[in-house]
Amino acid sequence: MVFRKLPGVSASGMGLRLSQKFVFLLFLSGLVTLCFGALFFLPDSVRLKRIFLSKTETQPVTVGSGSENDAREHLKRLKNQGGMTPAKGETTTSSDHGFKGCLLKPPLGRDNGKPSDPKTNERREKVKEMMKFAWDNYKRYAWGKNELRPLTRNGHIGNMFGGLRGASIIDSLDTLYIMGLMEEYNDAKDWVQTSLDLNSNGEASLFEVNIRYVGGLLSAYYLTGEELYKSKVMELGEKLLPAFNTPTGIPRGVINLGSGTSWSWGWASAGSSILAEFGTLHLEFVHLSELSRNPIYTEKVMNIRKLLNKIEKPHGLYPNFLSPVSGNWVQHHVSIGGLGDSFYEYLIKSYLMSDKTDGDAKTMYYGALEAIEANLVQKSPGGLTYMAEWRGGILDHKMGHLACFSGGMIGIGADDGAPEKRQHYLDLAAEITHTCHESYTRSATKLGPEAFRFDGGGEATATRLSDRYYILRPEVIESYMYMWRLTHDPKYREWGWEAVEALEQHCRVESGFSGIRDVYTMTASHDNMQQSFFLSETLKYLYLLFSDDDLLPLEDWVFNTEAHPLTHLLANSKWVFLFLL
Ligand code: DMJ
Repeated sequence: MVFRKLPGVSASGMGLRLSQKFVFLLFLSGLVTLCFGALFFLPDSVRLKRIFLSKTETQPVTVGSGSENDAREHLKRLKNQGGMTPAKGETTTSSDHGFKGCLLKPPLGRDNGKPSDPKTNERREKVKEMMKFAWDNYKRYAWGKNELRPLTRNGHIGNMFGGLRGASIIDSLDTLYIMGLMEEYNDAKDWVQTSLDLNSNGEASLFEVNIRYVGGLLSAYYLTGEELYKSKVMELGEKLLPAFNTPTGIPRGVINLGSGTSWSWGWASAGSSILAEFGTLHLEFVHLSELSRNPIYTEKVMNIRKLLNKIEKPHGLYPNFLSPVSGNWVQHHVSIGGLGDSFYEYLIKSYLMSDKTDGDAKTMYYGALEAIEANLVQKSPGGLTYMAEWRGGILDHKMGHLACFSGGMIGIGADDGAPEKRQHYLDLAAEITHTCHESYTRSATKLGPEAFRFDGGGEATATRLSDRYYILRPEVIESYMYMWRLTHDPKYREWGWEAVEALEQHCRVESGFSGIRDVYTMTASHDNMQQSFFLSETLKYLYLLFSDDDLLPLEDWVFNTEAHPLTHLLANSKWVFLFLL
């Protein structure tokens, strides 16, 4: 090698520089080796170790029904199909959006989450039987339609999905798969292959299409690695983008999937968009960017996030209606139930899904929770904790069934709150879940009403006739599931079982499951509708409640608001930075 003399540098000076460089490099490589070596002595739970050492070095894992593959293989397979960036610990080239998939454990656990306790297993089998019954009847009487009408034995199409069909099929894919109902799952998959037509031309709810179709297809893809789901979800994702073409980028509620024109719901005041709708896109849209390697989806939801972060909030609260034109609040109605609910859910889940790197989501979530506690959380004279609604400063002492998801939400966020608040959040989650359970036990059917009140003499009971119905909703059971995973208090499984018995007694009819019009009377009046979220959420959460925690472990998965599991993602750049420090 010839060293050319640099101007103004003597040969001995250059030699000194070179040896200094050499010593420095030697020191650096020694440091790097030391760092790597030290990783081996860290406990397996330490994140740095999981990231930098390969999966097999930390803990061997399996994927699927007793298969020999491990979680790393699972993600590798997805990656080879161009689906996801690889598991933690794999050498990668940097991706343009900076995320890595990070599955730590096999999705279906070591034995598909089968509990060792025979009584719990029997209960789990019962839930599986309910799913099969609901599915078989849908297949027999409503195949390809959106939902089953179990009394009239026909299909329901409705007007939420813009001409898209098969909502119950898309919503059921992951539930069938995790329950090991493979024949049924294969029928569902074949239908997606041959009959899911995305070239529809009707008016769709952006929110409903996103949580059910986009969420359902994404989770089917992550669980099975079937390319079919990926291509369908990519095609559908693109069709949703025109809804964001508004002066503020806040999407309108309704979109024509064919023409791309969008407009606001007629019932929403002054052409406003709804918090729970435009605030419930984040998880799916970040995944759409991940899969397509197109940042546009993430940009759209980050724009929503930024606007909400910046805008002035009354008492720190987020009202339910916002103008997509001016970007201002339209009315000061705040609710953790309908119209607001899943916006809060998606803040904490965005933070968890980002492997706890999405700092804005975290700050906004705990800020919102503080405001909710200061303004909405109430204690009834009988000692029940509940979330009231807020109308321009005046409290409405009513809690909707929808708001009962908040027990689980506050529970999963407890651990990342300020250290002095953690126990408090877990207690609050348990209290809310208890109140929601009370709303079930205080009815004749042991199923909860659509909304219950804490004024007019009653506690946790519906006072209006119009609030007495139960449409197979999941939120109360969803909170039981999370609280079970977080505390392992057996009462949550008992409460879940009470719900199973009530569903069997009052909602099971000859050809499926139906909602009921009045939870306070034993002579059932059925509403003739088997909602698709019954298969996607209610039965899935019950099944998980009676399974071991390693079935869809919470370290790896977040459930979207329709209970479709999505994998956590890792912002790798941050960790590389930490490592270099
Ligand atoms: C589901 O579609 C979702 O859970 C949504 O967030 C709220 N409503 C239904 C179930 O009640």
